[in-house]
Amino acid sequence: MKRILTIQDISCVGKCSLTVALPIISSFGIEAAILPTAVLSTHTAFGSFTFRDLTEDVEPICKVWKDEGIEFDGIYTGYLGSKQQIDLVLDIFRDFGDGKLKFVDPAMGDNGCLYKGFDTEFAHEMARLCAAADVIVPNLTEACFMLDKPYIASGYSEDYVKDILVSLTALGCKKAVLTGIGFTPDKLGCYGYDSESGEFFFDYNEKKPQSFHGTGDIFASVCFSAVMNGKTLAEGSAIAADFVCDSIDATLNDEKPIWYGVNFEKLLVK
Ligand code: PXL
Repeated sequence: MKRILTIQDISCVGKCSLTVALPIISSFGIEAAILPTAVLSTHTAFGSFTFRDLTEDVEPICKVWKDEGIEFDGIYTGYLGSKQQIDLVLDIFRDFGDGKLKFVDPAMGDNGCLYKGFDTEFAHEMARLCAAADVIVPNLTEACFMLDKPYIASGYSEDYVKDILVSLTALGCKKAVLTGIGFTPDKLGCYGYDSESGEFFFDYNEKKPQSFHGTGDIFASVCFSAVMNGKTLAEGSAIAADFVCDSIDATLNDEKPIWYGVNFEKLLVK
């Protein structure tokens, strides 16, 4: 059985980061070890939230793992809170990630804006982490902030997307998938690039009437798990995009839909 390590925060309520990654990765038959980087009452889109930083626990935890000879088959990172945490994750890549899949979701913004608490400097630090990864899955906002390129909300060309993908892999990672890409108002998908083969791929679905928080985390968790289980990145991206769409449908069909996340749990019921 495979064991992976996922590094991101725990937002106690909010259906994102670890509360999404854990059940999804487990549902793929993969053991999910976690390194929580912070504990929040709720994710940062709520009106107020508590934030307990766990940065100082990271090194002692990793030391125990080293002493115990614990190894991981892959490492997947999501939302991180500071430059210091990015440096620590780079150490973890060095100590535990050699020859293993290193998958980075640089979760830090959407719709042309960074989430509360992040600035351009942080986006550049995140680009350093992406450089050390094998696969990265930013949305267009995150990619533009990391590359200092203009964010275009809609009506962009395929060349614009391909240029961003090539620039992302030029940072140092081998493969990149851009999420939330649409060339027409009724479709939305993910556009990927493998810098080793030089191949691009694009997969899309009908655009949903509403967008929801946490869907990037769901996409990354499913895509990472599928790739860990032997799917290609193009296959994993398509599986993840379908999973996100079905989760949104499950939310919109709910009698009392919540605003802060999607009902992905409905898809895990056997
Ligand atoms: O979904 C990404 C995410 C993860 N963790 C925290 C967040 C967000 C997005 O806002 O606030 C704490």
